[in-house]
Amino acid sequence: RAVKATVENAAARVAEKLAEVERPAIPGTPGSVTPKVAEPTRPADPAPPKPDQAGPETRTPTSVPTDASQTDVGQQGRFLTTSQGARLRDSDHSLKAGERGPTLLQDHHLREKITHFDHERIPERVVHARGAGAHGTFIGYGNARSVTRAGFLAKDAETPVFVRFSTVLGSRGSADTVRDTRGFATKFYTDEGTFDLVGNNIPVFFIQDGIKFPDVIHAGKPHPDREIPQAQSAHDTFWDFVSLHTEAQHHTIWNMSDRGIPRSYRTMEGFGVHTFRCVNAAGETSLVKFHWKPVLGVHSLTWEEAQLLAGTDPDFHRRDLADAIESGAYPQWELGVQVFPDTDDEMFGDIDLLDPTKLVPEELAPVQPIGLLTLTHNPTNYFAETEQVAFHVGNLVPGIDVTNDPLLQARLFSYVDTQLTRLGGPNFSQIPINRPHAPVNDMLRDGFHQQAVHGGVAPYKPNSLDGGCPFFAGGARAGAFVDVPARVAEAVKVRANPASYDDHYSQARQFWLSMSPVEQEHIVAAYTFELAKCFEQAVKERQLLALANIDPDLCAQVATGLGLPAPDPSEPLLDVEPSPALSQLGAVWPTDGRVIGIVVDPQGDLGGIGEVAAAISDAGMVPLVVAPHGGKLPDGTTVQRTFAATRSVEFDAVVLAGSPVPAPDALVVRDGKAGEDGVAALDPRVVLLLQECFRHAKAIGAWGDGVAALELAGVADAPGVLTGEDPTTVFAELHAALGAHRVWERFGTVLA
Ligand code: HDE
Repeated sequence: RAVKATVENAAARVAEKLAEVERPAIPGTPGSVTPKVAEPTRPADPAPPKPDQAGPETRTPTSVPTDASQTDVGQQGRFLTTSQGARLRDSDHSLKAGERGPTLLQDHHLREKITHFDHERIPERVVHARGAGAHGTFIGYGNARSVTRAGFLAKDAETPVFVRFSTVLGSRGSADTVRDTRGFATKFYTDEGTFDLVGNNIPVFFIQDGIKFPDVIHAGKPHPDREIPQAQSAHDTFWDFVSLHTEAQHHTIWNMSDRGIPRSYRTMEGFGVHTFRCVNAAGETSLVKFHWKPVLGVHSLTWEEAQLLAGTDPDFHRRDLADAIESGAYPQWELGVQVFPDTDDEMFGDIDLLDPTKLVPEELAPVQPIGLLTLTHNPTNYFAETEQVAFHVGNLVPGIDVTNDPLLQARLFSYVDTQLTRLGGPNFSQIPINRPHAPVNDMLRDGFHQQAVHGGVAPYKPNSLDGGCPFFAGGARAGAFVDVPARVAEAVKVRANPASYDDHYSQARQFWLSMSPVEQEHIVAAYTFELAKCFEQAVKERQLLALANIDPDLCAQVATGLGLPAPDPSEPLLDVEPSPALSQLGAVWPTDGRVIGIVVDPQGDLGGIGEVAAAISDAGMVPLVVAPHGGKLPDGTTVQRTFAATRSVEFDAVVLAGSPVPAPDALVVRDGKAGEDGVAALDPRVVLLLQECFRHAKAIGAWGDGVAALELAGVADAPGVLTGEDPTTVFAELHAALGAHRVWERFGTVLA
């Protein structure tokens, strides 16, 4: 009874309190107010197109050049229609029994519209879900003919291509700049059939046998209970896996290096990873590794830039690729090959060419350029092209064949299998982006989404009823793909690796020893960050042991960061030669497509802005004028970024035009003099921008009074801070500094 009384008292108190609260009346009940203006139910007429807006295409062919029949066309005619082509006069009102009545089941247009929408999404790729694609052309140099008879590598042969870049771990909507491996998949639409080179930006892989692929991916993907973290390797299960499967240590050190956070897809190398077997017209075979070398050089973000970008512009790489292509700064890569004799043991010295955790240093086998890839067109429609493109390592052309690399062998099975689900049936090669440009005459029939109307009655071979058609190409001379009759060793069935696969550390050590001090610092910082995010002590300790086996100094530095003792190596340290080609530093590259921020004070001296902006554009780069507010500057220049809507990470370099930029209403400095109360200050957003650019070792230029702003921000008088009276000279120096990508010497003085 006492409990009941307490509850009743409490209920009474709550009722009293509620009665005091004012609540709006429910519409339609006494006390409610009818709005004077009714909600509009009729859509407004469309605004007339602006002069610079092209009207919609009345006929939109796919952007893949094919012999487009009418069925290739996505949009035809001027009128909105149903999917059956019936013209519509209304698409905003469902068919109802009276204005206030229920919707009628017979409204086919409503049901078609909603049903189609309900099924708009398809399963995302189980790996490499986040990506960006582009069309382009590949031109062969002709020098690979001694190695392969592949027609697309003939001199001056031009082949259309579609390339898709991707991250591996994240979902479709994840950020571009996370620390991860990047996919680099190329579809060559050759005359002899489609060749897919499905590679990564890292030349080795985590595992030696494809049977472990589900394991490594399960470990890298978000934890199954809370589904976090997204697109990250900085968590327990990833480090648990790679410290238990130490063959992953080589790939992992690449991920922890600057290669894991590329500046742009345009500045990544690509690698076929596996060794392929090529055959020339005379039937001679060689073992070959494929490489893509970016004409712009290999460049990366700093870790802080990558983190900031994941928030400020999660689409950074996607945007960068599309913008570069749209502005005519076409990204280019040379395709190169390392060629090895096709020996019985498939070894090159002591490097096992079938072990995908090993590379062959370029100093031992130079990469020979055999063709040039240029990306020239953005997709017209992301879903139709970039999402639906389906690559397969088994899509080969005569002259290129596979080897027994156990990772490659598993991939040969996986890609079609996953695409059957992802693309909803077996006919995905008929989707425009996947259609070969060579004539297709297969005997595959029917299935979901069949597009072809096959003729004949005898889809089998041999047949007499269709006149024996289609015919076999009578061998290599007639262009047939002939499997290379590679020797298969007489052997017993085993689940085992060759002894050479036991070496898990020598090349991870070689990578570490080949890095410059700045790159080594970044690697230490990356391991420390990632392992600090792990919860399990045992995982951290086991990974530290793996680091000790790579290099005790690396291990000691990471252990210090984690506050743990550095273990002794458990394996003898191997004596390896560094490979200078692995370092990203030390050369000068073209600067096409780089973005330069021009920070201005609209009330200050605007002299020089126009000429510097023109010089930036003339150099194939992108000038962006940054000012406190949008609109136009007094001299008519358009402001492209405001202080509130930009961050340093958008720019590869910045220049400060004319005068320092004052904070609104307060401590301002003009002409280099202090403000009213004697304390000079800049807008804090400009201070942040300059300090971040400085910290990220970006070139900074200033002329005239702009020099005073650098002093106020505390970034004057350092390498790569370029000042002077003449804007053109300052820009010329800045341009030269950009060739090295960053002012590397500055990293010694600040934390990157
Ligand atoms: Fe993949 N991989 N992979 N992979 N891979 C896929 O295929 C797989 C591997 C790579 O932009 C999937 O259509 C297995 C190495 C790229 O569409 C799937 C194994 C390399 C892309 C698949 C590997 C790659 C994929 C997911 C180990 C570099 C994206 C969706 C045996 C040489 C292609 C799909 C694109 C995509 C399986 C290992 C590169 C599940 C089983 C090594 C660039 O089939």
